[in-house]
Amino acid sequence: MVHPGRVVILLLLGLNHFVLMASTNKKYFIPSIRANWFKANEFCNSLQTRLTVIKSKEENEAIASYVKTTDKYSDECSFWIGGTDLADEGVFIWTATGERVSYSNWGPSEPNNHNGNEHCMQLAYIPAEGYHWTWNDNVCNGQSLYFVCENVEFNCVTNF
Ligand SMILES: [Ca+2]
Ligand SMILES: [Ca+2]
Repeated sequence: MVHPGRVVILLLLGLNHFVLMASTNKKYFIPSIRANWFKANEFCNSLQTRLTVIKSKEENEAIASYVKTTDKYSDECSFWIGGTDLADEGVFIWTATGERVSYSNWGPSEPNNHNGNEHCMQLAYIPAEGYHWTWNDNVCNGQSLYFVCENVEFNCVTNF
């Protein structure tokens, strides 16, 4: 059994691993665990952060740049991010904010809701299949993937 105090220490260590990307002023972290999309979302929340929201090409590129600095990067890698159409098929929203996805970067023929069962968004770098840091809808609880958490600085003036 893990002592509760140890959990806190591990979480603090986790927060220290967040990397600030100057281009977007967001801090990103990919924990060293794989999970389904729901658990990924919960894990980010447990760190007082969120499964990443991507609202611009710059943010998409910032995450790609960040991934390349980590040991999760390979020539075939993919990560859960915070978009879903679970509530309303075909209408993707960012689960952390409820905002509808405006900027999008879907891969070829995506989102395809394959077998009527793909509702959670992943960011994929799988060149052999045509994914170059592009998005795919996938089965939310079908795969254990690494995932990208982001830490946004909140203040009274700037909306997230
Ligand atoms: Ca869907
Ligand atoms: Ca798909």
